[in-house]
Amino acid sequence: KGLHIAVVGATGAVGQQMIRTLESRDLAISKITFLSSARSAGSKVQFKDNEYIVQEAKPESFEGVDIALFSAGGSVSKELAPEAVKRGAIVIDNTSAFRMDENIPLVVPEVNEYDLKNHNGIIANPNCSTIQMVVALEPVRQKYGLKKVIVSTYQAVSGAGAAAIQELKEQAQAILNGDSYEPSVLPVKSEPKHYQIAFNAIPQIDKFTENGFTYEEMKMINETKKIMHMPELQVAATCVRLPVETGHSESVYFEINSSGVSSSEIKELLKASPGIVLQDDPENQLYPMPAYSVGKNDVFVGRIRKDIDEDHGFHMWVVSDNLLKGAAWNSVQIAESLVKLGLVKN
Ligand code: 11C
Repeated sequence: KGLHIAVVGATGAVGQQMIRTLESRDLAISKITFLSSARSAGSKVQFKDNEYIVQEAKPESFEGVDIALFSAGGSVSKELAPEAVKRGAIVIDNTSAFRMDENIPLVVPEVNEYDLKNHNGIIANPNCSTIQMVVALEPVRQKYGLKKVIVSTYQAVSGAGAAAIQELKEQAQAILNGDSYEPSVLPVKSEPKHYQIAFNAIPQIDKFTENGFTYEEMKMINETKKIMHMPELQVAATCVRLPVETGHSESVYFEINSSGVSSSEIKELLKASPGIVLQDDPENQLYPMPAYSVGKNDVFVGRIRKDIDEDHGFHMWVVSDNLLKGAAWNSVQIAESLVKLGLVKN
């Protein structure tokens, strides 16, 4: 029989992309249920040719559900993911609630699909900026060994949700009109200070931790080590918000263990690797850009150069749609992997 899928957080920026992604793939779905917090319950969503009413997510909503895709915030996941599992569902959770729990696999199918075999009901989907980076680094790790990664990100406002997109648009318009606009969402809604994002760059994504890195930066550091099973990997991140609607970009410096490797060898390797589209032809000004990544599931890689001083060092530019490979598509891809591996018992 087909699958009963539930989407929790169906009205959010990621939930909407989950719905579009499920429509575009051919998972055998026999029933679909759309759930949300009480606040958004009652909204309507379209799936294929039918309209559905979004219901408030409650423990009993998960009776008979095979796979539940959660993207309604960490507190909803913490409360309801265990309830869904109790009722026999496999949860694919897009929040940070369970990512660093050692009993919960954190999965990017191109990198560690095999970790799905050890799931205990919940599978965590990594942070968007982590996902696109590890897809690009994994082939390098496998072939040449990986020692160190230093990443700077250029992240889109959609990562901070629908309110941040609205803030960017209204603020840009107000500034162009010569009107004033009081920022209230970015960099972090709950923080005391808010800054202009239009025509600006904000070097803060999420709150600061005690070591001076932000939570977003620590996610990139800790999640990368976990997904690659490399606690010894040296990783540092600086995460910056830009006035881009969708599509995160990253400047990634990495050091490999092998000597004498050329940039052409890295390019050939990445060109042949799953989930990656190589766009690297400086003579013809070909390189990835966020505006052209929107709506695509791939991770785009370009600007691959060998470091001038360090034989083991390379630079690359990695771009992907943060709502798709960074969230909705990676979650649906995990669901497809579970089916392929025979891990869904319905
Ligand atoms: C951003 N990466 O761009 C964040 C959004 O842990 O899933 C995703 C937060 C998360 O603001």
